[in-house]
Amino acid sequence: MHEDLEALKRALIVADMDLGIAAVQRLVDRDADPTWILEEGMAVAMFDLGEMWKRGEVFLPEVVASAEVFKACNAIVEPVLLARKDPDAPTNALVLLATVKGDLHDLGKNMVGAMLRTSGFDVHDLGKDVGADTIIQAIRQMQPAIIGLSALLTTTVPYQETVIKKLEAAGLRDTVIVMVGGAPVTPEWAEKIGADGYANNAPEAVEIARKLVGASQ
Ligand code: B12
Repeated sequence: MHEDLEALKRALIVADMDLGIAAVQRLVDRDADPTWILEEGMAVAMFDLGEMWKRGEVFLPEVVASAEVFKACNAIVEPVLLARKDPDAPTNALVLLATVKGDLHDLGKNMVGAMLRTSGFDVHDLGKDVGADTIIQAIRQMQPAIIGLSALLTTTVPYQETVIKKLEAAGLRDTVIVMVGGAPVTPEWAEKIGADGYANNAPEAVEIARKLVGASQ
């Protein structure tokens, strides 16, 4: 299985759609843990790709192509992950997710959403490039337990703080738990802006979300 995971990572890095789909299908057929495929395979490959991009070894069009391969592979793994949902897991807690304004990165946010769903949370995804006004309106309408804010760019991370400040100004801050994440986000940043929770990856996000809502899920 490890060879298939390595093949999947390689396919993501070189943006080979056929090899990626074949590798992920082999892993799924062999009952590999979908969380393992996503976190140890796909997320790691995208991180490595980011490092190569920084070093000038790949360029934007190649990263766009890799993101397409990621989405196609995710479309195979995600249903397997969701099928593992325990039908008896107590649901209720609603989580709103958004990638903040100015930021179009959503692969990680989508993974967080899928893993929260599998763990019994209800998830409503507001999408990417989402401004504070949309978030505030959605909180008023849906009254979620948690809002999860994703940001992948150093230029958009500060918008997480903007959202928190606008929640305060709207008198909503005490009604909702705020979780923040995304590759450049740190626990220190989360604390500085007064977020309630931070997680480095999707399984951790589930663990923290459970703790924050005091769930036994
Ligand atoms: C794929 C990618 C893209 C794709 C995005 C496709 C998509 N639909 O998302 C495309 C090609 C479109 C893209 C565009 C750009 N990108 Co880009 N991109 C990446 C790359 C390589 C991977 C990101 C990714 O998907 N990782 C995989 C997922 C699974 O990981 P993740 O997002 O970190 O999510 C995990 C955790 O962070 C956490 N998490 C995520 N969200 C949340 C939310 C909550 C609430 C919680 C609790 C946890 C959590 O859980 C997830 C699962 O484990 C990164 C490199 C990197 N190191 O991050 C660069 C990177 C983020 N991009 C970068 C840049 C510069 C850009 C562009 C500005 C490039 C350009 N010149 O146009 C544009 C910006 C567009 C915009 N306005 O947003 C830089 C940012 C540098 C910086 N200082 O900010 C990076 C770091 C690359 C680099 N090394 O230089 N990008």
